[in-house]
Amino acid sequence: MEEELLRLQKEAEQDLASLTEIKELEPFRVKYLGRKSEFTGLMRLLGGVSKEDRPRLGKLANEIKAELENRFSVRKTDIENQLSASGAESTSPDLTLPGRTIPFGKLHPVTQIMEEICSIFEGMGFGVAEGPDVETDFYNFEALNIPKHHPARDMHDTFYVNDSLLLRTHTSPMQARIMENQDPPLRMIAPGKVYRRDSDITHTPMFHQVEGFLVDKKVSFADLRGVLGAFISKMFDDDTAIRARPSYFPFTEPSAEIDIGCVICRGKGCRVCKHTGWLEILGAGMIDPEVFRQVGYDPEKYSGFAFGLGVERIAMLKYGINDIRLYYENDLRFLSQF
Ligand code: 2NL
Repeated sequence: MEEELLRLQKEAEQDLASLTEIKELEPFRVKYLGRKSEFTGLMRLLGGVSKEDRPRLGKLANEIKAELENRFSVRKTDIENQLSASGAESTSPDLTLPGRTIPFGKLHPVTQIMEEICSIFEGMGFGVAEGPDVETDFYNFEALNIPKHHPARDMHDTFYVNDSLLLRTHTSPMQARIMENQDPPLRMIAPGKVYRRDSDITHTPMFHQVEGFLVDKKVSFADLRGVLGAFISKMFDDDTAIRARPSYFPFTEPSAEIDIGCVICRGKGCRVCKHTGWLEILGAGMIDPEVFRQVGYDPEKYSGFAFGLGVERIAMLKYGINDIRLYYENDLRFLSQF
């Protein structure tokens, strides 16, 4: 038994000295120190050894095993250190490789167009103001000459939070707030999200608007035409045709819908312009005297124009997008094209 133990010790030590690679370590451990090793087998045999010899042999076996475990762990550390110092390990980084390129994100097409619209108006001296998405009934409707029971207040169009709070259906409540707090001359635009209970290929329940207004003494419809004409020639081509059609909004009188010559067929007639040669791009008009009264302006002293446009619609016309829902499906194949 003693001889066996010493033979095994010698053999293990020789083997240990010849270890050079990480992949040899585990087989060595299994062979000499594992649960099924020859060594463990010998330890089991101790049970059959005579009572006098058992303590001495047991002690020897434990000492040999502890010594071997110790040497093995020193050897293991040596091998590991050597490998990482020499760089031979395949996991060490190759510093000569080119860096990985990180793909850039970009602004959503609606955000891009919104920023473009804002900067065109800022270039004409308009200030930019943003207001809350959750509005009071007063600012969203009452102050803008939309009294109770007006068709525009129909439950089917508006998301109500409670009796007096709602999700704004346009951004003009912000303009009413501004007029209430500042005296003319004023020119401001209000960009932002608006909400309406509507959903199909040309409507989403949330969309973006930019509304603007200008108030001063002696502002005329010609000023409206001049400012919006300048905006359209910057937003689309310089020679884009424009026309105004009579329309109705509760907050403006007179009101007009502004069309541009179809950017797809250049006025010849196509599916996008429904063969009219014209595309409606914004609504506008002279601010109704009743709105001035609501915000405390004297309608005898001041006049002004206001307009509103849908950002998604402008982006659809500019880029030839035919389904508004594409903006909000977050499909990168769509979004990365802008
Ligand atoms: C449309 C029509 C419009 C306004 C919005 C407005 C009105 C006042 C003050 C400030 Cl009184 N802003 N907004 C005026 C006329 C028309 O929008 O079809 N928008 C997509």
